[in-house]
Amino acid sequence: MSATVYQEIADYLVAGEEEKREVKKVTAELKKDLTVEEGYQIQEKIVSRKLAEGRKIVGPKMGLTSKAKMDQMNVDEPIYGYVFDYMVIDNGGKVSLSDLIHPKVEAEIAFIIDEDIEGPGITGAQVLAKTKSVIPALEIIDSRYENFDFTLPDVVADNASTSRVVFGTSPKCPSDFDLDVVGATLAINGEIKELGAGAAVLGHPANAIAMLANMLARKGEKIRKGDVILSGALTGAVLLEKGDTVLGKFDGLGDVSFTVT
Ligand code: OOG
Ligand code: MG
Repeated sequence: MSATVYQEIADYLVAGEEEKREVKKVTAELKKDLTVEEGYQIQEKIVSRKLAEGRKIVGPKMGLTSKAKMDQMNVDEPIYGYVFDYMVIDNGGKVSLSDLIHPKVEAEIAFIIDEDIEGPGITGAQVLAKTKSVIPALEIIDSRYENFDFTLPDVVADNASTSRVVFGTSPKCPSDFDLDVVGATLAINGEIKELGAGAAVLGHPANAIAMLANMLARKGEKIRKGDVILSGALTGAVLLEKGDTVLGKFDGLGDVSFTVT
């Protein structure tokens, strides 16, 4: 595929995001044999377009790092995407359904990075040594594809369904916790919908960040000091409805919440 075709597909996906409407997955018609590698080429065009429009990267993110998510989305490999500044909602804030297509929420642990991390060969322990703090997060994913139905290359091209994120407000030192046994519950309107522990994410959420560093290294890229990185949902994702109050409680890390308007 040529750079022009990557750009056309990137623009097709951004149009879906900006016009808040579903689009057909890329592998349905546009490019039936899309590869994961080509998916990342398309994603890079989306990232460049947003940067050119003045958006800023908050950090890369990992997705599909837990069995719960891989089973739910019917894919078998972790992926990465990028979170931008315009996607961040204040803790306790509002997410408006009219801004989005068919959003779902998932609970995650985020890492605030203290020093550049450059793969290959990075381990979870090395990630922890270069992590300034950890915070709980609720990611709001909003696949641009009809019914969240996609293949792995499709979801990579669509910037890993990234749409909004709410971060917790009190960062904690990672060495004060065993993040693998940190439990989390995701409740909507007071009813627990999903629950899990850090270990759901590749045995330990730091392993997801290490995998990210190693994946970025294939492109000559690295994790950067100051990046705020989602390690991937430790629970399945739950569809949001108007009026919902969403609360994520993370043992020792604190609470994150928002309401849907
Ligand atoms: C892809 C995004 C996955 C996660 O945390 O697993 C993701 C999707 O499920 O639509 O962000
Ligand atoms: Mg996620």
